[in-house]
Amino acid sequence: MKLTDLNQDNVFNLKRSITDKLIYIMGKDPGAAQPKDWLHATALAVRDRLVERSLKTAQAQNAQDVKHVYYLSIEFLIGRAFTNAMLALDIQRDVQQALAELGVDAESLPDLEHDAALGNGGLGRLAACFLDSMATLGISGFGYGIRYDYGMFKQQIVDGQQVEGPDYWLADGNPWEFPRPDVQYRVRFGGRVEQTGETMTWTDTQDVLAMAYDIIIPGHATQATNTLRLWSAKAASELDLSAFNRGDYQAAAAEKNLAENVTRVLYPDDSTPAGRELRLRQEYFFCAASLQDLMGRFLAQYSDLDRLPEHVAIHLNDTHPVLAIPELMRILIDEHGLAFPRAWAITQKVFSYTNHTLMQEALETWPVDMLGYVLPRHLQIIFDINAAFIDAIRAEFGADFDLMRNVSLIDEEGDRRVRMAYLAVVASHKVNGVSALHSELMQKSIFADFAKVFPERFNNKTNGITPRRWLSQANPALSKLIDDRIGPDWRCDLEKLSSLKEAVGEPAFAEKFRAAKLLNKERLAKWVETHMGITLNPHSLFDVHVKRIHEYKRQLLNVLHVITRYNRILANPDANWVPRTVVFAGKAASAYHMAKQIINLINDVATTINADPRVGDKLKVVFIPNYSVSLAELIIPAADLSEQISTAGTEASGTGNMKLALNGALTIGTLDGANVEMRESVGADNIFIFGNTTEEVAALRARGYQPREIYEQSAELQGVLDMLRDGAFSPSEPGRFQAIYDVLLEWGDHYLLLADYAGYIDMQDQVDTVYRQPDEWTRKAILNVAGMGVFSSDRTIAEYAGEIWHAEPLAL
Ligand code: 26M
Repeated sequence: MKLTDLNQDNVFNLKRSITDKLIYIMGKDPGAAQPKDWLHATALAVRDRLVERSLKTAQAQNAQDVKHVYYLSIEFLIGRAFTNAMLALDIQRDVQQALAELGVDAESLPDLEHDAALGNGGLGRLAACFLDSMATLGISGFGYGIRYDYGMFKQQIVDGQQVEGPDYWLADGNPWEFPRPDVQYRVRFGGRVEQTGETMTWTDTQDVLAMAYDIIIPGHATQATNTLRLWSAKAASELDLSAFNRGDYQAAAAEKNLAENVTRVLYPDDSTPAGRELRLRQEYFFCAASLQDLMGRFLAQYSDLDRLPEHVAIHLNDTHPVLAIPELMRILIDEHGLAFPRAWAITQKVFSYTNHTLMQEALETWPVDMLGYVLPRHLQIIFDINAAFIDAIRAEFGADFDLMRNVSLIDEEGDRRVRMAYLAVVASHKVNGVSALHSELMQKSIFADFAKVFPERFNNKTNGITPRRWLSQANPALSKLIDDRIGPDWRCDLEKLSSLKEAVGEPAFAEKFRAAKLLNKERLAKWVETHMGITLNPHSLFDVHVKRIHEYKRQLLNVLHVITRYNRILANPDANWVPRTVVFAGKAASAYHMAKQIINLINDVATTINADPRVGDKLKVVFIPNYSVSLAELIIPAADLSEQISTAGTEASGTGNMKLALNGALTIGTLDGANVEMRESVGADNIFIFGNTTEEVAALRARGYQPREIYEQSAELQGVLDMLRDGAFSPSEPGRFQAIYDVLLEWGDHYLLLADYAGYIDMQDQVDTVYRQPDEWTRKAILNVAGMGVFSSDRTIAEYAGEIWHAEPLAL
């Protein structure tokens, strides 16, 4: 990869193009244009160059007859596109120059762009990193998802509490999307099934149209691009004119609104299925549109349906798109007249599935009743699949009724429900977890019976992150240092970072490495000062805990450490304290009461400690509101310490852990998810591992874990918890955090915070000890960066392509 010098022709053309967009597309006078207008115009000019690449890519794909990979995901957490597009095209400097010559402040433009926050967290961001890597590797990959009108809710903190607001991300228009009014499909709901002989007819349905919006995903250091196609709901019948003419405007618009509600809003629930019918409709809506689209593309070129698996791979990102399975069966059987066994053989070869969580409460099931009235034909097909599957089980394992009940796609307990994860496993030729530990636990826990029935199906694909966004774009200071040392090729070959190990003993390199970190800390401190009015000391240790707020992720354990440290500072003010800034950010699901309590507690603890003159610089706590991809790009490069402290066995992988380590933060963490493999890669001496292991957690629980015993044996912990309970951080309402105290001491402390408390506090002391030795700390930080090569999503995608999709890269 070459980072080109300024190209005067290019600058000239860009200036012309940007002003043309402003005048002729947007209809604005350059003399009156606002910064937002310049951003929009520049984005359109940059987009032109993506279009050229995308047309070329499509031509090459057709000529080379490549296999298409369809990545179905109900979330794509893209974030901003502007800087990413410029870096991919290698025109950032030319654009900056062009804008400067037009008298526009180029520096400030990127921050005016609204994030595309079409996802909750890890799962959605992984999908975005995967698109980036598929394009970069030249895999023909299409993302299919939903164009939500409202993305992830906007979080405000009012009186220490989370308040949710709408995220109308399309307010200023979206320069990156191509509306495709010529690509619309009918998606059917409800109705009934008529049988004539063997033939099933699904009729009397209520229909919604799905219209495509395309976003070009650029590859880096390649001309190749891919397409993210998002579906938006449109009423099948426009305004009811007779009602309109009667003057009944409400009735006239009612049907239209009802139909278009399907893609109105992203469900803001992470890990707890909302169980709402609208969510089911969203899931089917994007599966049905995507399958019509991909089948149309296939049938335009081929006619032999048995060869579908040679040309098409469909990947299910968790169970949210699992209705694509009965939908493909329905298309093959009802629309193409295939017999069930033949349709099933094709389906199994086409689908693959990734599981992202072991949390029982997050496993999707749908009531049989609801499926029956929303999708009657699909319910029939699911029953047919189940019958065939149970027959096969009986044929192989005999009349083992326990086994049959356990693996049935229908949970017969209580109200009958369809188990979507089981359907995914039965219908896919490959099923993977997202870290070595998670893949192993998956086969021992939720899919234990299936692992016996289909041992060859299960595999691991450890997650990864795109180095383009998470190092090159987010951290220009460190990127430049790395470029100067080893050249720019690490962006598309992250293993190259390992040669940084040779620089580890060099004081001059260490000095520059520290300077880059300081610059990033100053950048964050400036943002916090401007937006929150809180002054941070950039020379303090930045201790960063950013992710969705969830009990299993144990932000509360971090708070227990913060309070412990506060008490120790007050008890021993003259000790040689390492100044610390503890940074939290993350959203709580709107209905998740305990997670919201934890946010409240963090903010109240922050207010108390930050206002205590006895503490001063020794400890500061900030909760940065409205965590997002763009805030992650600001916060992560500034971190010294990365908090990855979930209860062992609960975090499937984590990807924030990778982003932080890649940016030179040291991890304090449990042996959970991908932390286990990160320890391998960066070296056990360069990571702070503490706490009970998965096996120990299981043993503790089996033995009858007694948190109160731990409380009673530790005066220090007792002090901390009693402060919480007695209102030390909520003097205006002393009982505010009683529920948190009760979860730990009365309700069994399900996530074992107290069991890991002592080990965590001790490890935090060790963190201080190492931080007091800057050379030692920097050495470890460099070794972290150098060891992260394997966590590139390019590696992950190469594994998916080779072992699951059997898709070859395009030759351009
Ligand atoms: C389901 C139903 C209704 C509304 C929302 C949901 C839902 C949405 C997102 C459920 C789960 C969702 O995400 C789970 C998730 O993000 N899992 C994370 O996946 C990452 C990528 O593999 C892993 O790194 C994380 O460890 C895992 O928690």
